[in-house]
Amino acid sequence: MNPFTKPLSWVALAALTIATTTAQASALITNGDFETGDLTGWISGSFNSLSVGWSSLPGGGLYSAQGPWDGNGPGTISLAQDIGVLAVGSSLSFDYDASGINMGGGDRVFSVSISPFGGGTPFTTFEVFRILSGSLGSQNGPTSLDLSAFAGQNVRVSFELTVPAPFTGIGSFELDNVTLTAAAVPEPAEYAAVTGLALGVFALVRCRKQVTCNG
Ligand SMILES: [Ca+2]
Repeated sequence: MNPFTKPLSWVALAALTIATTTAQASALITNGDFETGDLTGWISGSFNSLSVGWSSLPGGGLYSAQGPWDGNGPGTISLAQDIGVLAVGSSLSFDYDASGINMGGGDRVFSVSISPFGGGTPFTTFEVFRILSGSLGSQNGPTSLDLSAFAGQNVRVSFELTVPAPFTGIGSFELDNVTLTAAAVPEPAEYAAVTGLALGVFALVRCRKQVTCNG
C-alpha cells in the first residue's frame, strides 16, 4: 500500500469537511428583523396578509411583521421564506406576540411549518400557540425551534395563523427577529489546527517510510 495515499486522503477530507461546513452555513433568513420596513425576502399568503409596522417587541428595533388574527375565514394567514439547505444543528428563533378572543368556530392555531423549498407538503409543523374555540388567550416571547432533524434538506419556513371561521373575535399577531442559527463553523484557528493535524500525520507517515527505506 502506498503510505502517501492515506494521509493525502485525510488532507482532502479535512478540506472537504471545511468546504461543506461553510457551504451549509449559507442558509440564512433574509430580513428576519423586518428592518427594511417592508416584507422584502418574505412570501405572503393571499389570506389577510401581514404587513410591516412599528415593532412593539423587546429588542425589535423599528419594524416588525404584524396584523389582525381574524378575518373572513376559514383561512390561514401565512408568511414564508425559502431559506435553502439547512446546516447540521440548525435552529429557528423568533419573537412573537399573539392574542385573541375566539368566540367559536374552531381553535385558532399559530404554528411554524417546515416544507420543501418552493412549498409543498410540510415535513413537519410545530404548534406554538393555540386559542381554544370559545376562549381567549395571549402568548408572547422569544421561541426557538430545533430543526436539526432536517439537516441537509432544502426548506421553506412558514409562519401560519389559522382563522377557522368568519369573524369570530378580534385578535392580533406580531413577529420579529427571525433568525436561523447553525452548529458552529470552524474558526480560522480551527482550520489551521485541522490542516496542521493532517499535515502532521502526513509527515509522520513519510518519516516512517524513510526509516523503512533506510533500514
Ligand atoms: Ca424588527
